[in-house]
Amino acid sequence: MKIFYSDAHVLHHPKAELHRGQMIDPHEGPHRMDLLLPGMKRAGFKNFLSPPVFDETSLQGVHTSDYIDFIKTAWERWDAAGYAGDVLPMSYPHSKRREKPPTDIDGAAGYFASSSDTVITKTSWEALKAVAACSLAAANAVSDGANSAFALIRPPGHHAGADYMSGYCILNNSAIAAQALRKNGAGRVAILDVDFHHGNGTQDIFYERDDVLFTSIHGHPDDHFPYFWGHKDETGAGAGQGFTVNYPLPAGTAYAPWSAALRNALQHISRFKADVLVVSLGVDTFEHDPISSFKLKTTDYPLYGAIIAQLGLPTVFIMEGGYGVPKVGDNVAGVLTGFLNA
Ligand code: Q9C
Ligand code: ZN
Repeated sequence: MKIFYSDAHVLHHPKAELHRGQMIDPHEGPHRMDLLLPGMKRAGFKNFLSPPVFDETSLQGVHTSDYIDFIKTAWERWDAAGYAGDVLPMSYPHSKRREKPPTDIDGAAGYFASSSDTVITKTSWEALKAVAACSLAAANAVSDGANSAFALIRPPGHHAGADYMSGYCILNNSAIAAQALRKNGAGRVAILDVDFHHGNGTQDIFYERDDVLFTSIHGHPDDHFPYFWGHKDETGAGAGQGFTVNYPLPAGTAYAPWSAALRNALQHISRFKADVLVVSLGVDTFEHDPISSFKLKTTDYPLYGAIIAQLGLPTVFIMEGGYGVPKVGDNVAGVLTGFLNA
């Protein structure tokens, strides 16, 4: 398994997170890599490859050029306006989104966002490019014949849509990988999102497409972020009708019902005759995750890694969520080890 990693992730370093009415130390920050890397090393993974310089054309079909321009310039505009700290949106267009964002950067930030937990710092763009480069390199490695690859990255990506940031996510790394696989010649790409949260951004990006199947197992939107996506009746639109499959599960879900949903999702992926699989690998399904409510145990992660391997597909793993506790690293390594040893 080829593993891609870049130190440049530290350049995206949010100072605070608005969480349940309080400013707190962010759940998502460079410290997460200090949970992930040691766990990977404990499991015996040791070659962490640097990706080539990011090819920005890989964002085509994933993010809009207006959104990319916004990300690149947001911090400078925020600073020039005399606003403090980092870019943190507060005001949202709801159903009144116009064709163009407001000129004020505070308004523009809300226009290109769907929640107030995601910030852009002075050096975020540099980090985001390196992180997306890891995803792209993992996809390219699999297109070049590797059986599997892993992008060991943060911040995560699956809440970011074509033109909005959300849920700690700014660029959608799994979508970038899926789109690259298509461009490299795969006819059908399946995405399996096992992060605790619904992958609303990925779903939105591919919602009207029949060449990318999106499946997601997640906490029910009635009681979990992203709240407004992830119901069972969201099944795709237009040509994409039937190519989105959601498994919202109740708080407290443990491995037995979770893995039943997984097996059902894998049946969809088999029937779709996917050429290649992208796994949005969040491990915030863990029983001790601080912001989630499933009950998976550390011993469950290798089990489901092995189940995913039964598909027999070349697979690109993209790191998503998983917070707070050292076991995060063991759980990620567990999935990969289970997959490799199957
Ligand atoms: N008080 C991922 O795991 N928090 N993102 C919303 C609710 C957002 C998690 C605030 C959690 C996003 C990739
Ligand atoms: Zn998550």
